Amino acid sequence: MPHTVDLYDWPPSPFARIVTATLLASSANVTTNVKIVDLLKGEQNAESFSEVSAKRQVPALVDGDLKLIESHAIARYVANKYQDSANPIYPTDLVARAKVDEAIEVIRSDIAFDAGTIVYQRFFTPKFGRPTSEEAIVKATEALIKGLTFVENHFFKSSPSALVGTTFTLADIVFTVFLYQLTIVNYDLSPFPKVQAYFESLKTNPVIAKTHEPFLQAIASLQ
Ligand SMILES: N[C@@H](CCC(=O)N[C@@H](CS)C(=O)NCC(=O)O)C(=O)O
Repeated sequence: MPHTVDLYDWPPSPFARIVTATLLASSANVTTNVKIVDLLKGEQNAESFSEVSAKRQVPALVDGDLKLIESHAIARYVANKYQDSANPIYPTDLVARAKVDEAIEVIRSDIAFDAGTIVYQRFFTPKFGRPTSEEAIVKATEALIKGLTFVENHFFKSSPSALVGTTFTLADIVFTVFLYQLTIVNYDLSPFPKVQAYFESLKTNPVIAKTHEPFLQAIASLQ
């Protein structure tokens, strides 16, 4: 019988979706009890939530006595403990794993922050009642173009549908989550044809599609 974990989640959060997708990819071995923390309603400020997430951020995972924050730590823990050995997303072979980790770190350092900044500044600041920084948007847009250019030229060497190797990995979860995030601001991927074709292909991956159903609904309701 699969083990059950609690996931503190808010579907518009890309960090939370990294964990949702990792859990879905591991669903042969683990089921997820989702607890929504609506950040726009300030639910992260509830005292009870600080007992789960010391930073009052989503995602947070509770697995028995273990309380864990930080999406990448949670995703790696879930994959290490629960991944489906028939369809592994986080290779156990050290060299293969290192290449997946390399891709994840490229996405984290060269894509995630700038994509997040553009979307946060353009879409979320008005909803949180905070000021928008056009300067931050310009800087992030320049950096994101550099990051996407690197990804376009450096990855997809063995398959147009995988950053690394030929199968779906944790690196693909991390990248597609941020590509979906950019759809909130209708970001144009056409200057990056390999990335664009990859994204179209990954949209049909069952784990990615299911992870993003609540995201698409939530964003539509916020428009
Ligand atoms: N480094 C963290 C970032 C998590 C994060 O920034 N979560 C945001 C939502 S995208 C959050 O919960 N913000 C609540 C707040 O700051 O009040 C991770 O990777 O999990």
